[in-house]
Amino acid sequence: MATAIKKPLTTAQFKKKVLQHLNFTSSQDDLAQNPTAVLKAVCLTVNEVVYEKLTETNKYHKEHKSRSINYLSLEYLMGRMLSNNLHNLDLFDVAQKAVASLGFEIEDIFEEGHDLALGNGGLGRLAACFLDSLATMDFNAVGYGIHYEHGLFKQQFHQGRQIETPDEWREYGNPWEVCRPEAVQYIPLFGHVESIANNDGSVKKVWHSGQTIKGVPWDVPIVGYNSKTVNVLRLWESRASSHFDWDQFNSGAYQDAHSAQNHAETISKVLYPNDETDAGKELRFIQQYFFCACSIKDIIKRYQEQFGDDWSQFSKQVVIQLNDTHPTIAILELMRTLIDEYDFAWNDAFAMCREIFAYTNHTLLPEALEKWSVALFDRVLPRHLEILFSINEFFLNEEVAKLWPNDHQMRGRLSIIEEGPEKMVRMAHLCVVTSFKVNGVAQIHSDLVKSDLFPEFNQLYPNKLTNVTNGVTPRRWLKACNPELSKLLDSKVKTDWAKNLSSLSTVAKFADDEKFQQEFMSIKHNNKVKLAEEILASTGVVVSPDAIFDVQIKRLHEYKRQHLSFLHILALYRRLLADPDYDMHPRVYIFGAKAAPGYYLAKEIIYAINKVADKINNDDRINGKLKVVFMPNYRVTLAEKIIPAADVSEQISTAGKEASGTGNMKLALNGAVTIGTLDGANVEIAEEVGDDNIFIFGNTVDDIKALAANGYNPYDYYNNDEEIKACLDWLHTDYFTPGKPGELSAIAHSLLDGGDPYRLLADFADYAKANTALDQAYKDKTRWARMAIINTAKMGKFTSDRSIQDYVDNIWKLTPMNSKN
Ligand code: T68
Repeated sequence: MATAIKKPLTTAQFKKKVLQHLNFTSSQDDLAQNPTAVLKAVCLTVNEVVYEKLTETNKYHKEHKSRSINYLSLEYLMGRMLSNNLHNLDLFDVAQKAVASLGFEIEDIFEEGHDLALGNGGLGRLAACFLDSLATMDFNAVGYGIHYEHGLFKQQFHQGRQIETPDEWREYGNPWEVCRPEAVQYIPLFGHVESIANNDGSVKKVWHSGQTIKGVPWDVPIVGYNSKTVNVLRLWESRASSHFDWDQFNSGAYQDAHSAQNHAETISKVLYPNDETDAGKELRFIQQYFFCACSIKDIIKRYQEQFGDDWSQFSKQVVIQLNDTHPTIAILELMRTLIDEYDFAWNDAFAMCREIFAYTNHTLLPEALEKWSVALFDRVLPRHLEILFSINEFFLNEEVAKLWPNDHQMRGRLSIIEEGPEKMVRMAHLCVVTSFKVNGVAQIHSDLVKSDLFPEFNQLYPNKLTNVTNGVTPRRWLKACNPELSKLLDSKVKTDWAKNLSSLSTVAKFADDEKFQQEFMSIKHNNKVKLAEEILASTGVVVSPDAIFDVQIKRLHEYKRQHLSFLHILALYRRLLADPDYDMHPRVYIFGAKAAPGYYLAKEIIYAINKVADKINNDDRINGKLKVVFMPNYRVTLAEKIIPAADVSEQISTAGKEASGTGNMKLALNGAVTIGTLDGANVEIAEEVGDDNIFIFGNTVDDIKALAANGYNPYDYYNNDEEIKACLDWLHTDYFTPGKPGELSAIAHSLLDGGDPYRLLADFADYAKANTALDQAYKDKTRWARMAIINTAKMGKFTSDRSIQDYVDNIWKLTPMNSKN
């Protein structure tokens, strides 16, 4: 383990540099007016330290010829960078004091920063946590992605409905990125393939592209925590390969002169706001190819700078992790490059790819498994399609046919090409065939990948399918976001828990210590007071920090079942109306979620929650026992405020649907108690904290399968459960939408005539029961404090450092900087 790194600057030095930047970089004389300028000056000061470390890191890896992990992801949900970078460099207190002496609170300076919201949800945030761990653990890693001009949309509510507006995260520049013109790449696309006969009778394929796009890299430094390393996240921006047409412009055709530029720049214009499903077909496809091609060229360039034309070390130096199937085209691009540009024999190129690529699966939902039409492939990437066909031919004839001779059904099922009215490319099949490892993201999910999603592949390639349970970085998700709790933990844990999260388990011995319980719960209370202020500011709703803060924060999706919680809120409200003395501790339900703009029912659920919230929050009859708030614009920065204040963590997806979840880990780490199904990482959280410290309810994966096998009928629950019936019927009235009956009917329809695809009604009664048990537990202050403490203490497994170590040991086989071995 590396020893502590020396503080890079004193407070006086830090302050001097900030003032210099204010003077010489921004020309600011009126500080009081300009916290934005202070933010910029602080970032530039931090960057001086960061870039020096980046240079050292690069030098080390060049000298030592370290093997690198190249993480390819279409999404990175980085959030704000300053607080995290200060903590990781051990400059937080220095910056805090320096900024205070200039008359500012450091927290107010943070508030000036923009989130880097280049992702949709869990998958993008996981990538960000992994980058943090890779740098912290001193591994040689590069993240590759797209430099979207607009990240995930901003969400507002207008009369309860979601309104999307564009995210302008770098309208006035981003202090954390640096452009690298020396590493620009040119990317061909469209066109046709020519076959040229060689003298020896073989055929050489030449791709004549129809267009070339320029890829401009922007590097965001990734600072390790108390480590020597600064890695980079390299994000590609698309530009036209030639400058705009000067002659055309001078002749007055202003629009035409820009048209090629506009077209090229469209590629990196927006992040697709789809969680789980795909739309905007051709552009998204080109985005995927563009960033894969830029990244593969860059990886080869970095290799050749060290090894020249000697390819013998390539697969020893390079491993590429595909974050879901979105970067699959990288496989075809590397094949194409090796064969067409470096004259590799097909077999050698394929063998090389099979040593280099590994793939992470993040979903079992059939609608989320990516497929692209063969026709689209052919139009945009004709040469890549030929290579894809050749891989499929090899796979079917040499591998499938050997294990299942003459089995045409099996061929059809496993083929990379799906036959049908429109031929489609199954991207996951290409990944499984070509990768040397395929992992799911929690044990139960990985088991289902083996048993239900890819059972034949598991037979064909034993040992290829494996598990790496997700994790989260404790630097951002405890140290930076929950400073008071961090301090308390520091006082009890001897080692640096932020780098060795399992050491938190020592805190378990204080779980019954009255004084420690008081300290722990008073920190929770303070965090709740702060969140209550934020809730008031953003929603106008007054909530009491003495109530249970019950949190459900994640993308809005039917499988995540925000509407299960919603239905239960309706039930509680009904019980309170029927009996104002109904015995329950006051509860505040806090939602945060964005819905994909085209996802009708998800948006209806947001609307319904907001409408019911309006009614409940203003109903004097229930004495403030129930409050519901939907906090707008859920994002990393908001999560950092909500999570430290949560008492209850809602993780209530239909069993078998949530691959892992990572919010569940962050909330438990901060002392929230989970109410959840046996799904995703909840299963492993339950194992760690023990049955007494979690509320598990509902049908298991096997139960859910049995429900379908027995012919699921939601009306059975509707007709037999008076509460379910009353709540669903309520939605057809105008009780929550005065003068507009039926405005909330869509949810009831989907649960009844729509067949209740996510089995919400089958879990309702047990969920309600678990909630009653939870309510009882909360009323017992000592018991609850104990549960909360145990949750924090037992989260050691869920640090992303452990996930990365699992990847390193079982998949990537890397050695860290300065390692003795
Ligand atoms: C999430 N997936 C899983 N997908 O749902 C979650 N999809 O269980 C898991 O914890 C997390 O990945 C990390 O493994 C996503 O977030 C997407 O965001 C996505 C984006 C585009 C297309 C499809």
